[in-house]
Amino acid sequence: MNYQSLCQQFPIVPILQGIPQAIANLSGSPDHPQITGTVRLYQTKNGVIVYADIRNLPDTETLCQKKIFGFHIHSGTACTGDEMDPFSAAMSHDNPDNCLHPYHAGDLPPLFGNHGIAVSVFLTDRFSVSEVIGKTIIIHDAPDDFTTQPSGNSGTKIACGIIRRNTRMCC
Ligand SMILES: [Cu+2]
Ligand SMILES: [Zn+2]
Repeated sequence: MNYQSLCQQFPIVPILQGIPQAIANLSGSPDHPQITGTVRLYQTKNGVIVYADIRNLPDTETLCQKKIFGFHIHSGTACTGDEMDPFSAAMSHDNPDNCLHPYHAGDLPPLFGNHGIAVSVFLTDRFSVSEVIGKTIIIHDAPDDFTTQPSGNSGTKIACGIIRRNTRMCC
């Protein structure tokens, strides 16, 4: 690898050592109260780096069925709901451009469970940090099939957090 191509790599380490413009602290539903997690959003000129670190997710011992969790930004602005859907106020996938799933602005790569831990870092230019402040991040208990309308058949909402502008000088 020559010097020029090194320079053209995405500066992921300095970005993650910097200050996220927004943070969502996620909590589990009444059926999954142990889930906690943080999703950090970093605005770059090429899009938003999303850094998710989630703990205490449901796990399985079954071989060939490691857990995969649908992961989206939803357009609702609260993590409240009812017995049927504990996060119904989060509404559906953020979709300001009226696209089909999985082309919603809020459609994100699913999270892979690792004995209850999921860590994911990726780039998306479907929204800016400013456009998603106040909206919600949802984790579902099933994989997103990236086909079924309107939401990829990703099952129950098991964790939710509101995206808030980060006013601190850290974290
Ligand atoms: Cu969702
Ligand atoms: Zn979607």
